[in-house]
Amino acid sequence: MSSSTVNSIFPAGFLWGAATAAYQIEGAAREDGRTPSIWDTFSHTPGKVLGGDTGDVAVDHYHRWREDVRLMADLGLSAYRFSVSWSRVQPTGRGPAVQRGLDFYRALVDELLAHGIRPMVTLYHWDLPQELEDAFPSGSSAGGGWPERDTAHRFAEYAGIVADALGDRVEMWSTLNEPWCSAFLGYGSGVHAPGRTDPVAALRAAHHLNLAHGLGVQALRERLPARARIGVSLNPSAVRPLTPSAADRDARRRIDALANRVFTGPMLRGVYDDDLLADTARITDWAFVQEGDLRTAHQPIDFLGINYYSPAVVSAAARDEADGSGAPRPDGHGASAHSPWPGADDHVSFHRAPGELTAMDWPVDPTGLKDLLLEYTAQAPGVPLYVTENGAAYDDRPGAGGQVHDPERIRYLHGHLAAVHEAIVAGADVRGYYLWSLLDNFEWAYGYSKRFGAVHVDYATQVRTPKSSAHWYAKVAASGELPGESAAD
Ligand code: GBH
Repeated sequence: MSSSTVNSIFPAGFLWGAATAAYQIEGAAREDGRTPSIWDTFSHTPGKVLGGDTGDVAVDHYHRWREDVRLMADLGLSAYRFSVSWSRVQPTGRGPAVQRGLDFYRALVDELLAHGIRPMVTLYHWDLPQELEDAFPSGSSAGGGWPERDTAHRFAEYAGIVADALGDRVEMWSTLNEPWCSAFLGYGSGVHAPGRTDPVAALRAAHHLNLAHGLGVQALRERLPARARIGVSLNPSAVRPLTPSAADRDARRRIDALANRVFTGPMLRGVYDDDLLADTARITDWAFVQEGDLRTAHQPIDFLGINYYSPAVVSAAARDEADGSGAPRPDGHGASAHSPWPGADDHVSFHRAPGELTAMDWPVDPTGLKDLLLEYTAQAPGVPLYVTENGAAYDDRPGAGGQVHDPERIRYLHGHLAAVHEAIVAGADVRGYYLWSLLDNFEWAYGYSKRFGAVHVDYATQVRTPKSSAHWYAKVAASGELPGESAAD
């Protein structure tokens, strides 16, 4: 791929973007009426986030948004994907909105539009208002949150509030970011907020996220003009069997069900597949799925967002053989006391895919992205795709003169953009790419220890410095062409 000397030309109008999420960048955690989300509570709980880091200040985007939009404009970006902090605009997760919270996002959107940058709003990027996690609508003793049906209805109400505030100026809307992480890392392995470790709660959460998506799409459609484009961002697992054996292919089927089809079944087809129900039958009878829920979850969508970082490799469980990637890790990858895979642990072992590793220890393999784009082209015919996240963490440090030289990231981006181009040539309708992330930021359970930004942030001074990858990406965005060589060095 990268040895070609021919430039890859992207379609006219292809969006060259970057992405962020509210809790990872905004800070201002207690300003202007914002109340804690589950991530505030979680990050302030000792032992949950590396180094005790929190999003209290993050990269202070709540105060530096003008500068951050100028950075994007200087880089020539044509699109920006950000998320709205639910508890900033609706502090109790129900009832009236806070105007100052909405005003922040209106001003941000106006500034983006003034610079010719198309906003994509993500309504939910993991920061549930703590009040909703603390509510016990059905008398559950463990807590509320996504395992409770009421949360889906609260989400639809919140979606309507944001649509009313931004619907006249934002065209691209995404309901949820990576519901797999919300359900299975939040309520299964517990490495993400709210840190619960209950397989039944995780599956209930997954269902109520599907319902929330459907109710959210309905709420948006009622309010937004016809030109609005409404979709969702998933993190489908590009999961491969270790060998072609029937046993390894069955392990792949199980993880495909629990990682992918648990969401794409309801959202794209209006069903939970029989094999998913059978594989989890010893955990739950799925009685929380009510009549009509699957019809509600199955709303027509105008685009599907694909977030991709790395592929997964699985085999039939063979404890002595599997590398298991060692000790428990903050992202839930590898052996962990609590599994994010309800019902699969006795059947599946995880293996590290081949390839160079990023600072997350995630293997670099762009073919997974091409495979996913072609797979979802087939699964959602006629639905345009966007790569709503792709990027890598490396140990970036400013050198002499303050410049940040990150050739590994340039190679990563080059390889993955080449894969996107190959998918387009092979027939995938990919309309844009959002690099994760615009800025170094709060990387969830890893705190500030991992840097995904195209723009370096000195956390002590909040000084932003575009890395060499940002300058490289700006050239690609300006020309709409990917150079044959990555020219990283
Ligand atoms: C995204 O999460 C987030 O949307 C973004 O906020 C975050 O900063 C960014 O990526 C970087 O992490 O197969 O069990 O081993 C991606 C999180 C990482 C979750 C890989 C699944 C593998 C799970 N994903 N992980 S497993």
